[in-house]
Amino acid sequence: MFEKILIANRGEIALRIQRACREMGIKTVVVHSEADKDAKYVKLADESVCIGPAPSAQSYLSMPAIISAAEVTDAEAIHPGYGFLSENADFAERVEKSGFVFIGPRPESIRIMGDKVAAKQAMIRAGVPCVPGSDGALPDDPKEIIQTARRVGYPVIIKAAGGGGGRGMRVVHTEAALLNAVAMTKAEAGSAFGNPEVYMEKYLENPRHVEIQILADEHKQAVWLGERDCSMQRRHQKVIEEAPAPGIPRKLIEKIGDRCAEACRKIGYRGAGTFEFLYENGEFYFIEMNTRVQVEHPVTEMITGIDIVQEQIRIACGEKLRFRQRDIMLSGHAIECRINAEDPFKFTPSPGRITGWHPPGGPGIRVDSHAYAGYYVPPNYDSMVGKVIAYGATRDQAIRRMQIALSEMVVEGILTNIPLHRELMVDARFIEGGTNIHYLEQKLAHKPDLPKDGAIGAKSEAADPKAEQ
Ligand code: MV4
Repeated sequence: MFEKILIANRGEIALRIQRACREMGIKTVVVHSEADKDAKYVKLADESVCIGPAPSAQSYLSMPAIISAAEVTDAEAIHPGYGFLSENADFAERVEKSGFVFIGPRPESIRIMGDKVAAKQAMIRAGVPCVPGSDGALPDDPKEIIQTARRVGYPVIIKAAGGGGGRGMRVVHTEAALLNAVAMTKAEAGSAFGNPEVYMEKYLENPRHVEIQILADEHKQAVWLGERDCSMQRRHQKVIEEAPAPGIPRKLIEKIGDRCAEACRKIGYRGAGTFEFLYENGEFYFIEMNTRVQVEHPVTEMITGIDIVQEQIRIACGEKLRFRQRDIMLSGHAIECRINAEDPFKFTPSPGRITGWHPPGGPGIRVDSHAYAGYYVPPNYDSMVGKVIAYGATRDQAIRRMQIALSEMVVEGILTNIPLHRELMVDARFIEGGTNIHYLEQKLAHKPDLPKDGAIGAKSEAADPKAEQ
C-alpha cells in the first residue's frame, strides 16, 4: 500500500480523502491555495504545500505546481477528487510520466469519456443502451443532417462532442430551425472546447437522471454499486441525490448495472466511475460517463457499506477488488442534501465568515463538511460547504431523519440553501418520489413569492451575510 498520498483538491472532498487515508494508515499531503491556507483540514493533514494564489487557474489547476509538490514531499500517488483536474487526461498522463500513481482511470479512458461521441460509440459497442440519434458525429452535408433528424424524429438535441454536464447543447423542435441550430452549436463548441464536432439525439422531454456507480480493478474485475437518482437539480447543479432511485423495477436496474460492469471489463476501465442515464417511460438511455469520484458518492456508501474512496486507493495500488457482484448487498435508503453558501431562493453566492456552525447528528446522519464556526468561505470557488446525508431502513425513514437533521442544523454568518432543503423534504411530490429533471426549476418558477419571516427555516440565517466580510 502507498505510504503517502497527495490530495490535489480542497474543501469537503479534501477532508473526505484525508479521512480515508488516515483509516488506511496512509500519510497525507494536501496542496492548497493562499485562500485556503488557514483551513482546519489543511492543518489536519500530515503535510501541506501552498501551490499558488486564490484563483484556481494558478493553484488547483496548475499541473506543474501540483506535481512539484508531490516531488518535494515524496508522495507516491495523487488523488484528484472531483472538479479541477480530476477528469483531465493530460494531467493523469503527466502525473504518471513524472513517476506518480494517478488515483483514477487510465488517461486513455478519461480521454475517451471526455469525447462524448467516442464515449457513446464505446458504450453502443459494449451493449449499453443509448439515446437514439446520429451514428457518431454529424456530417457537414445538410441533406444528411436533415435525414438524420427525420429518422430520429423531432424534437432532437444537438450536443457538442467536447461538452457534457449541460454545456454545449441545443434543443431543436422543427426542421426549419435545424441547420441553423447545428451551425450555432458547432461554432460555440469550436471556441469553447476547441472541437467543433457535434452529434444528434432524440430529445427526451421529461426524463429522470439516474446514474450507476461502478468500481473496476486492473485485473478485469468490475462491480456496480447500485444507482443514484440525481433528478433534483437546478441549472445542471444537483441539489438532492438519493439511492436507490424510487419506483424503478429492481430487475431493470440489475440488467443495466450488469451491462455497465460488463462494459467496464470490455473497455479495460480501472477505478471508480459513474454511468449517467436518462430514465423515461421505463427505459434507460446512457448519456455520459464520469471518470471521477462524485460529490454524491456517500449515498452509495451508505446503502452498500463500501468506502468508495478507500476502494479507489486500493485499485490504484494494483489490488484486486475484494468483492464480487454477489457480495454487493443494497440495503436501506440514503438521501443527500448539498449545503451551499448561497441565497436559498435567489441562488446568489454568499461567501464570508461562518460565525455559528451546528451540524446535525443522531442515528443515520452523516455530515461531510470542512466547515466550522470561524471558517471563512472564500468567494473564489464552488459554493458547496458540505453535505448532509440521511440513512434509513426505508425511504420514509431517511426523509424523516433528514427533516430532523435540517431542523437541528444552524449556520450563521452566511446564507445557505438549508431553507430550500427544508421545503423540499416536506414537498408532496418529492415525498411521493420519482420527480423528473425539470421538477425543481418548475417548482421555483411557480413559487408565488419568496419566503417571508416565519416561513420554514427563514429564521436561523443572519440578517446581513456580508456584515462579517
Ligand atoms: C439530454 C436531455 C434530453 N434528451 N439528452 C444535460 C446535461 C448532460 N449531461 C445531458 N443533459 C441532457 N441531455 C437527451 N437526448 C436532457 C438533458 C438535461 C439534463 C440531464 C440530466 C440532468 C439534468 C438535466 C437538465 C437539463 C437537460
